[in-house]
Amino acid sequence: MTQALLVIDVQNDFCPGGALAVTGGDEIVAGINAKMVNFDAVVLTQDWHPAGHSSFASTHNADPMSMIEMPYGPQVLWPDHCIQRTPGSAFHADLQTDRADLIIRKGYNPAIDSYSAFFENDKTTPTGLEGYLRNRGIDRLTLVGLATDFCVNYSAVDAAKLGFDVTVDFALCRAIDFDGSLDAAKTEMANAGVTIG
Ligand code: VGL
Ligand code: ZN
Repeated sequence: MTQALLVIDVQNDFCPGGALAVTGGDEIVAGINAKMVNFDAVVLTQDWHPAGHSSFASTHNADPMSMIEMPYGPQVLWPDHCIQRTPGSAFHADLQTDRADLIIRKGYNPAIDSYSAFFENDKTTPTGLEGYLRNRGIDRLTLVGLATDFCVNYSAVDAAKLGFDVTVDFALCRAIDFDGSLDAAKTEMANAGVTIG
């Protein structure tokens, strides 16, 4: 099988000190770098929001971590994070980005959030990653990164639904774990046929 490592959102804003810090988010960087050598391809994703993005609580004068109903369904409102070209949107300084074949940005449409590396949160607008992977003959994916219960989960479930053989390496992921989101994500991944490695 031809295998890709999909490294989800290892960016400063998801690491300690960042705007949407995930506990221990920086602890996984060395392990991810070490793992890259075992794969035919390495793909990085980068959460990449314009200022005033519709997923930001500040845009709606709402409290961070409250919920809103969007045309495509319920949406968590986040603190402002990963704003294009800010230090928070940069990859963690120690992440080995030279090894990346592809960097895919997501969440740049002001009106739609995009947790998954494959589809925006409307679940229909593709990012193009599926075509890239198929064109390269990649059929097996291992996912690592941030956050387990949001962007890793959505990416893993979509990849499995698209027919890829998907493993999530939990040791190289960290979770936001907000309001039961980690347990829910584990169930969703298991139901989709994702292997927890
Ligand atoms: C993420 C919330 C908002 C993630 C991105 O990378 O899991 N979570 N934007
Ligand atoms: Zn985001």
